Amino acid sequence: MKKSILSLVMLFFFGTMSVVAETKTEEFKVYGNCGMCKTRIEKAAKSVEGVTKAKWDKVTKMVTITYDESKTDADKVLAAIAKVGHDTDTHKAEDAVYDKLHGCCKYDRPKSETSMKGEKDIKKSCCADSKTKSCGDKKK
Ligand SMILES: [Cu+2]
Repeated sequence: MKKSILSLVMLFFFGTMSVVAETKTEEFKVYGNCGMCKTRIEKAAKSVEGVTKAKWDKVTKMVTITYDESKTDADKVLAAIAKVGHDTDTHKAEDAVYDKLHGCCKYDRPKSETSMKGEKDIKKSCCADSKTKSCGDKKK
């Protein structure tokens, strides 16, 4: 008798947990510059199974992701973002991937000083005040 009550309680407990834990929305810092970065970051985040929403803010450099906790976690999403060239506070993009980014997407990296020479000027000329005008088109 005691056992069945216990299992009922357990069932209720886990049942409630799975409903609460279904989706989660979190915010993370993701380094980037312009509209092209936004597209790239959001696309990478959404490519992770379980992610339903991803929105990156160019001004605050924050990405807001909504995902199914039973399918994925923030770590995987940030890893996917880093994979396409954007540093986060927990995952760093590979230098080789970063180097291939469009000139105006070469954000100031938090640490690495390598591969920064000469890139700042390009970035300033196309990204500083023109919003997404020149940065947003998908030239390759
Ligand atoms: Cu960009």
